[in-house]
Amino acid sequence: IDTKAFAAVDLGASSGRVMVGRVGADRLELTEAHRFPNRPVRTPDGLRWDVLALYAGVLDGLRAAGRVDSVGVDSWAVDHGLLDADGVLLGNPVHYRDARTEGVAERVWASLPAGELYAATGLQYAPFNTLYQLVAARGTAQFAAARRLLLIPDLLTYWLTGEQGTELTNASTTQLIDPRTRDWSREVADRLGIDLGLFAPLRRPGDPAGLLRPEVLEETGLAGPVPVTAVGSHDTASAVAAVPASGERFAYICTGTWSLAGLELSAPVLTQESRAANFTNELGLDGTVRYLRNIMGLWLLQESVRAWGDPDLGELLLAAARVPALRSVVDAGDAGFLAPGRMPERIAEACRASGQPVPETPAEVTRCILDSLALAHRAAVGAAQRLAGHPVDVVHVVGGGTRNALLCQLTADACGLPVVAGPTEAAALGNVLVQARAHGLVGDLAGMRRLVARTQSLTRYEPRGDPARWQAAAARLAHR
Ligand code: LFR
Repeated sequence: IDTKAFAAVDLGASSGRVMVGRVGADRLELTEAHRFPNRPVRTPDGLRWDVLALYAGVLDGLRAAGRVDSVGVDSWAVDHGLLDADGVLLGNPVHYRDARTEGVAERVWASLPAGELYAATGLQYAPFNTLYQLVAARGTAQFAAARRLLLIPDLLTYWLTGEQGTELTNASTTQLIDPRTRDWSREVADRLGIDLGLFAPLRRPGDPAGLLRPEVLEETGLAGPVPVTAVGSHDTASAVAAVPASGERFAYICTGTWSLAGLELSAPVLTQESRAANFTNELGLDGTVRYLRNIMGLWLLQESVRAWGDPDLGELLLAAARVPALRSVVDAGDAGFLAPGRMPERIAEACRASGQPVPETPAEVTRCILDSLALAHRAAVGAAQRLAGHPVDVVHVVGGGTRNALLCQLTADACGLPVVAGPTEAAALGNVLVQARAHGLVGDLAGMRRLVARTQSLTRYEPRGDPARWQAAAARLAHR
């Protein structure tokens, strides 16, 4: 039977990879062609992405991938490059953890109140939403010269093909999309004086996005024509597409630098209660809504490990498993943890401020982080069900955190629900599956998920212990 190969370019905040997915009737195999670091750079102007190094990594990856039937690109959300009137990139894209958006939201809300903004876009407050970044950029020489804005996956796609577009799932993270119409919100743009002409036309997952340019074929040694296919270019959209769930009664947690915890819905939840709970309505595949909350995620651990000089992670997790549970917890949703640097100290300070024992050793800090993440997972999964009126029986954990057995078990314990962990490379798999579908190989979203469930290795964690302990820990945080 017919098998095709698809290259998935998947860029995360700390590394990028080019994966090759081979797809057939009952086949879905993913191999890594190339992995490269993504190292943000602090220049005198602030924190920047080294997007040329990323593009070079993509080209190396395509060369290593060999013959493929199509290429798709996904990455983290909200960030973008600005192009001048000739289509030339103006400077290095600004990192979403850069401080330029501090205090900007308050300015935006003065002309468009937060409640109205939520009702129009359904997007949770995060200081880095593209909207706030654009308002922060206003008045700079660079922004004055900008004629086009391309989100990171769209920028790389443009360099690969010469064609410009704005992929919808990622566009929904700009805070300029109405999740009901799944189109630009002219009202929001007009009231904030944002020119929607900056954006290239919308395209949807599965749409053609051009052919690799002759120079790219030459550099990668590939024989053309090689089409590029739009995928769920927001990595979280691709990851959710590859959640191996059956039916609708499931929650998901996409784990990595972030934990994105929530539900897949058929319509957005735009109530003020939902806004107060800081849930977002991002767009998913096939008319779905990703109703979820951003939780700081393994960033807390990555930054701590960096501060400790990169000790062995396996040993650290074993030691953390022996530390008594729930001694102290921090609010893993707190935007105070967004910026890089001094993470163990900042966690200790948060424990002290809430009158809890202060974790001292790396094992204690690690335990505090994992307990806190599990607690935040519990809160998000619980609140999402309540706010959306959508009960679940199982929590699917996908992404890098599936390798962390302690985190998966603690999440099951905290939620009081079974956790099914896997696949680890969910974003790359979702990327591959959307390309495969565009090339006639797989069926609808449910069919894609069945294929993932049949072919990928998954681990089940049953909830243990008394969930009331987690309730009590949550209360300690709430009462500070
Ligand atoms: C995860 C992710 C999140 C988004 C954050 C910043 O990689 O895409 O969904 O909120 O990065 O872009």
